[in-house]
Amino acid sequence: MADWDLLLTDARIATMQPGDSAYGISDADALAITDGRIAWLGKLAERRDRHADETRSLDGRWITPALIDCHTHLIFAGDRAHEFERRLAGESYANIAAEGGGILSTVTNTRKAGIETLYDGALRRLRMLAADGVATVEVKSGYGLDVSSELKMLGVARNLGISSGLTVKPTLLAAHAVPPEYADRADSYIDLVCNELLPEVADSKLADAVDGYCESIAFNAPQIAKLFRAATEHGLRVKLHADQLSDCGGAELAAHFKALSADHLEYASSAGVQALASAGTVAVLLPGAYVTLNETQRPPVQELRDAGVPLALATDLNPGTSPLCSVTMAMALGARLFGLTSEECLAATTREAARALGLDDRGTLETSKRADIAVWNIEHPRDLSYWMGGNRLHSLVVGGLDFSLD
Ligand code: DI6
Ligand code: FE
Repeated sequence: MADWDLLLTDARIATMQPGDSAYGISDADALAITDGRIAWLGKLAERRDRHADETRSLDGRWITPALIDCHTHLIFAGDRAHEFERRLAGESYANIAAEGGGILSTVTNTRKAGIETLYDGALRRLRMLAADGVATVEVKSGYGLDVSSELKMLGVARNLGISSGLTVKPTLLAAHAVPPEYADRADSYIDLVCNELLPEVADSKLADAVDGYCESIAFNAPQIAKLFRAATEHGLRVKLHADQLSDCGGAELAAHFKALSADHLEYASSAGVQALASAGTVAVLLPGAYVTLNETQRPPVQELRDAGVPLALATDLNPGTSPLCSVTMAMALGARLFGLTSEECLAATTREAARALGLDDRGTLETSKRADIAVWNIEHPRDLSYWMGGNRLHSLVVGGLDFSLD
């Protein structure tokens, strides 16, 4: 006699398992959960020996794996709406940054902010993502840019993971920009990160990965390579903001270090695409930054597809280039701006997003996987990238437990 905690019945199921049927849709109509894991899914009529502490009919609603936001900068103080107005008036992102605005203005505010202020602001944004069907969120540091402030940000990320009921995957992004006190001394700053910050982060397990910004306005390839060698020595995987504003050889660099993901990629070269394919690195596309920066160079989506590079999508939630607090909106933009199919958009925010975080226990609905499940008020899974705005989430199950959205 199967003894389940929760049995969801009368459901339409998009497992997102790769295979013949689109969206991994099968004739299964029920899913059972035990100890936070999927214990069984199939046709209820064919299962006689069943007992569940709770049986819940979903009245024919669609369920999918809960969404995963695999790239965010959602811990920061203040916002940059005023800069957005200046950009609408024609000023460039680089000019504003050169005048001490941009990332460094958020750094100033975030350094000054207390842990509580950072926590409260981040929790608000995290719950917005959850209300849109998200159960796992990657959260980067990168607005501290000194040892104590970066540790402060990672501490907030860890606390969010402990208390929010969602999975938070912290990433060290100290190599986000050169801090003012190291202006023109980027190499020395990278040394500080490698010799002082990284060992402390690794020892105290404050981050699951190390990221960097390889770009003309941030760090060059040799500096990032030094950081990635140090990260690898500390047993940490790497991710890279690569080829966002120009071809810096970021895709090749990420592939060289077997990065979990290379993110942005608008200016990635064909050699870079091939390198990502051989390394098994995931391409994370970020349409929110693309549209907010009025970029016109699209990432090489067809080349990535042809090369077999897994495609993920994320919000890149940050105050400067992507104040986007909705993964379904990222899907809607990914379809319209980057030409992803609706099925690719959902795979990109479930299965492939899990891969971009090195997680193999979620992202599809199949037995023994973590029971992170989104229940939707939709006619078909394609609706999730068709509609823009509004909320179609009915309920969210995280680790087998109902997640309160109130
Ligand atoms: N690329 C981006 O678009 C963001 N970070 C990065 O590496 C910008 C972050 C900001 O402007 O605050
Ligand atoms: Fe980013």
